[in-house]
Amino acid sequence: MRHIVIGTAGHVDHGKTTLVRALTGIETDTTAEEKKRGLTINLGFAWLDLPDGTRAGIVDVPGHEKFIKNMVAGLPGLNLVLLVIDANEGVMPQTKEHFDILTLLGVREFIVVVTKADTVSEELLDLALKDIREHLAQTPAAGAPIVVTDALSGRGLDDLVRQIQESAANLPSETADG
Ligand SMILES: Nc1nc2c(ncn2[C@@H]2O[C@H](COP(=O)(O)OP(=O)(O)OP(=O)(O)O)[C@@H](O)[C@H]2O)c(=O)[nH]1
Ligand SMILES: [Mg+2]
Repeated sequence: MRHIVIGTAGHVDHGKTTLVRALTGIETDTTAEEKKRGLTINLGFAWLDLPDGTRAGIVDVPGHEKFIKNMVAGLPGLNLVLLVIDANEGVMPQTKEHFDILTLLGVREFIVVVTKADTVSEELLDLALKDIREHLAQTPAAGAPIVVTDALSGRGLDDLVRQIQESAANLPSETADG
């Protein structure tokens, strides 16, 4: 069986953990403090079997700037990153900081996941997409696919799984034995 490791990245509260739960059914905010504060503190782990049989491990990272060292601890071994951006807020400081750290560490496969599409009009969504493309121009993610999602209705989740499978096919092969 082929294995890949996917990470989340992005600003606090932009919907990383909710996206992982919507994709996998797994709740990665497991500690009492995380549940009370509605905030990821520690790395979370989930997994997803793709339609082609590839098993994707998923590392969910905290977005809050205070927990950046926990975020960095989750990065070794990542092949593919879901850069999560709230449709309403757009690119924010930890969107950039996470992206810079990831590219510095050599991650080159990104899928931009725009979340909370239910909270904006289609006009605002178009503006957000334009702004995101401008921010990513001249970066290693300039040509990255962008998938629009909404975890409440499930919009875009099937497209995202398809895109993960397609992006995974670009990755060098690895086995679970290593
Ligand atoms: N309306 C709407 N709300 C969402 C969506 N996705 C997430 N949320 C809400 O946004 C808030 C933050 O979601 P989280 O998934 O905890 O965000 P996060 O990026 O994991 O946050 P940190 O891990 O602390 O950085 C929660 O109240 C979610 O219910 C969405 O697609 N639509
Ligand atoms: Mg979280």
